[in-house]
Amino acid sequence: MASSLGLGFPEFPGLPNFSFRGSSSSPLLATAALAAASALGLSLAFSSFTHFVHQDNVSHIGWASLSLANASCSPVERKTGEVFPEEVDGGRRLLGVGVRRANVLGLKSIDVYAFGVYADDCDTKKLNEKYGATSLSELKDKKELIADALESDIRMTVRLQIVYGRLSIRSVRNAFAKSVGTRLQKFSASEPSDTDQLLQKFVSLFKDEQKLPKGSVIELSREEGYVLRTRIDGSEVGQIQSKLLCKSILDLYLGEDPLDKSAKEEIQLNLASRLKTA
Ligand code: DAO
Ligand code: DAO
Repeated sequence: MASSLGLGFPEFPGLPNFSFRGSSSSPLLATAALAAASALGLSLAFSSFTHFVHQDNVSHIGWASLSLANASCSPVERKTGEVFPEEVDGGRRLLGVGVRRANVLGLKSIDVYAFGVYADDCDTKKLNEKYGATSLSELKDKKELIADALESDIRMTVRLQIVYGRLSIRSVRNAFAKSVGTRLQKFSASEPSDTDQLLQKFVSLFKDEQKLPKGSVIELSREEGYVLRTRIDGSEVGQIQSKLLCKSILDLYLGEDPLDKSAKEEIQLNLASRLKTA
């Protein structure tokens, strides 16, 4: 069966940015895979776009992990080793993964969480009408595609998997006020006081006693009608209906100044290739 992620040959014209877990780490395998790909005349131009690999038997890296023929393999974010489900929330498939880093006291940079961005397959088809005739190479860099994804009523989920062991709710609130606050401001034509209110509404969902140990999973999802739904370890903590808030949160991962640039490129390429194969 062909790739369900749009990563596989022949739909995906590139190669994952390989890295392997544990003893499977082998530059030799990667080299072999690259050689195999170039022997087949595949373009390597996109090789940096895909940085999730599949937790699977690496012995068939040449084909199986590219084509995802084996349904049991799970995508892995290669910098943190975090494993992500291929699909969440019934029909939302993974578009890309990345890492959120943060500076501590301006000194060292830490990995705070790994994330995966998912979009509903049926909903992304809404973009087909507009982009059906546009080539993949044009779509993968087209700003308008991302702008449409941010604006449209497409069900999406961002899954955050905490990897930093000492995250306090206070630092989450501070980081959030900065990262999401500036975006609310940027996308809003209204007064700062209105966006402050929205930010407060969201932040008030997080109780002081909430713990976020390493391994916690936060799901931020845009539901039908621009409802932002937040879950922590599977339990819902709240829903807020706001197109602006949904857009500002998704913009962290897909927008012009993304938290992880290569993740954004991967997400866009996979979104584009999904439109081509729909
Ligand atoms: O220990 O003070 C510290 C550094 C923590 C940095 C926190 C950045 C928070 C990023 C947002 C996390 C959202 C779940
Ligand atoms: O990485 O800057 C960032 C912001 C990420 C969004 C974080 C949302 C956190 C919501 C969960 C808090 C639970 C107490």
